[in-house]
Amino acid sequence: MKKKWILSEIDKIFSLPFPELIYTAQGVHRTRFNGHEVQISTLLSIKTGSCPENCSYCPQSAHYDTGLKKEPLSKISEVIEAAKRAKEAGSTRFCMGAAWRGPRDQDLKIVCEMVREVKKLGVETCVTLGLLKDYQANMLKEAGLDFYNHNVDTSQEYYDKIITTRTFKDRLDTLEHVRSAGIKVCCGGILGMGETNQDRIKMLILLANMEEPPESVPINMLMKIPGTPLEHVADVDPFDFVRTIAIARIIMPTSYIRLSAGREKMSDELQALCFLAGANSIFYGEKLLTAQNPVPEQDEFLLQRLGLKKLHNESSISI
Ligand code: SAM
Ligand code: DTB
Ligand code: SF4
Repeated sequence: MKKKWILSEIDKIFSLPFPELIYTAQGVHRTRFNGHEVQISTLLSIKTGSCPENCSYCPQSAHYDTGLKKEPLSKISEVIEAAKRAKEAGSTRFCMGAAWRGPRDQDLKIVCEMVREVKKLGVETCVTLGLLKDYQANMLKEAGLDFYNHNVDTSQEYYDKIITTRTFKDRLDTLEHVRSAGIKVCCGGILGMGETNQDRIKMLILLANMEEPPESVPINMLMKIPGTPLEHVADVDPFDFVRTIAIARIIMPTSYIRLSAGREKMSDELQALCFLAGANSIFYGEKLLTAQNPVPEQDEFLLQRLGLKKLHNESSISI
């Protein structure tokens, strides 16, 4: 039977002396993955801003004035061009994001067309479109979608301090539809929104205890966007950030743990610690959806200095 993780157990691991925690995470990491390979995904915003949701961290919410340039749904030809460039730069997954509460069927048909075209290029596809109904998840599956990104963002307890226009349960329902449609799940959260370490651990336990944990777990560090309610929130302690990554690695041994938004403000040394703690995926390319990511040259230099290689064919080593 699948192991169910409990809070007291993870609390103890989280509080281990730092070297012990990293040693444990490394041990787990190496049973399933090569310790020197990093999976590379590239993001593209295909519909930008004017989102009706009130996620307190988000530059794209219509509730806050963040000075963002809004854009309607992109043309398919533009998306294909961006996917080609991403592939040439070494990306194995192309992720398309839309600032919607959820897609309307007429828009979803266009996104399905984008998925079909991007897949033809031989890269994995991922989309993040907000809440999905069950038949919409099936439409995406039929189009050949590999991954759907939908984050729980934080613990169930802290969730309504951050978003009130949709519930934690709404999110879980969408994840359920994605899983039932046979699409791989990409689901994680954000650290640095004023939550505690307990919230971070609870969020990870929820993911790890799913019948099938997400194949991909993005851990974002909050990017403090001027104009959003979280603009002035206190920084997350960098060692707590690394500890959280280590816990994700230990309790989700087969998942790709993605060091996601926020790398632009991280030192190379902090990123290296995250890789040591078991992170094995990044977003690559100078833009995330609307915010800055390190420029490719900087990432190339970092990977090179650390002796890390871009993963070409995604696979985990079986033990
Ligand atoms: N609208 C869709 C949704 O909410 O599912 C898709 C796009 S949304 C931008 C995807 C994820 O990006 C969010 O769930 C959140 O975890 C992350 N994100 C958004 N703004 C962020 C920020 N300022 N800092 C860090 N992560 C952020
Ligand atoms: C995720 O967890 N992080 C990515 C992706 N999933 C879609 C998005 C980060 C967005 C950061 C803010 C922006 O670029 O607008
Ligand atoms: Fe909209 Fe997604 Fe941003 Fe929330 S995170 S405001 S749903 S784009």
